[in-house]
Amino acid sequence: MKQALEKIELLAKAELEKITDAEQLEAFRIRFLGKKGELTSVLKQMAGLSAEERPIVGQIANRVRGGIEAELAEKAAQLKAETAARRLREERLDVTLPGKAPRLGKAHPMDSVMHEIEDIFIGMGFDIVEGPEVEYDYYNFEALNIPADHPARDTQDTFFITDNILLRSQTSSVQVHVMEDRKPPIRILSPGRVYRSDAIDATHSPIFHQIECLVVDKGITMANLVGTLDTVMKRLYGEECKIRLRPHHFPFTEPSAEVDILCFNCGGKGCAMCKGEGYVELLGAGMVHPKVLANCGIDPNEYSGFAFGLGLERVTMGKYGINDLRLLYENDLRFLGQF
Ligand code: 2NM
Repeated sequence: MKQALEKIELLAKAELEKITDAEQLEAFRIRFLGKKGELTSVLKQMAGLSAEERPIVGQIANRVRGGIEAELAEKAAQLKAETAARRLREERLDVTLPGKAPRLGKAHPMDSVMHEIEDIFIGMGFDIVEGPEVEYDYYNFEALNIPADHPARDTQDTFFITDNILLRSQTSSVQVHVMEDRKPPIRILSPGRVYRSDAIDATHSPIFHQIECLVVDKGITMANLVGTLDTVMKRLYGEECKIRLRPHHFPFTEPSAEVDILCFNCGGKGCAMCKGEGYVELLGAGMVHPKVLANCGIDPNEYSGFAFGLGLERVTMGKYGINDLRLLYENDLRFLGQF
């Protein structure tokens, strides 16, 4: 038995030398120290020994077991240290490498232009007022001197929800609310989304954005309208900007005008952008119709006012040289990132 134990001792030493990972080490433990292991099977034969032999063999067995256990523990510690060293080597991070910068967002070009316009008006003492996009027929049409049989009400142009509720086709509806609710002097700017039943193309969309301006006070004249427009357009397009008014017709203003600005592309010489005109059409304007004032509870004999409305898409396209309105809605970051 003594020989058998010493054989195990030597064999265990030799086997342990060959071990290179934790799995092999566990197999080794089971093979030599486990319940059905080599050492246990030898020890089971101890019952057959004499009383003199037993303690001697027992001592040897304990020494062999203790030796194997100690060497196994040493091997385990060595493997663990090797694994840690390898991971440190292989999973090394270079913390001095430049990081991945998060992509910064920026304002949509229409938002930039809208805020620029709002800032100009705020600087002139105007309030920014928003209103509902779902509106009564009365606020969108009737109060604005657009009677029931007016072609602008055609379902081809307007999205009706019921007989008298619709998606607003212009932000003038907001001006009506304000004139009903406040006493003059009124100085407001109403930006917002409007809806018309148009097919989408390079210059039309069923959803677009307007910014409308309204001033009502005692003694307001066409001169105030022209002066305000001139100031605003010079702030927006630069000191060289000139405006030009052409007579026009709107149901809610009298007189009415279409307002052009000096072509910012050619400075008035005539080019492809202004189609040789030297000017480009920008907005509609006029003196608020006395009937509209009266509809809103403002005495037209005491007060007068001017109003104008511009399309935010058109202004943005002009300012940035964008030739297709659809680009503004597609949210292609390659496009939007340029502004
Ligand atoms: C335009 C053109 C001309 C306008 C009129 C009014 C109101 F409510 F005062 F009557 N608000 N906006 C107006 C006038 C709008 O857009 C092209």
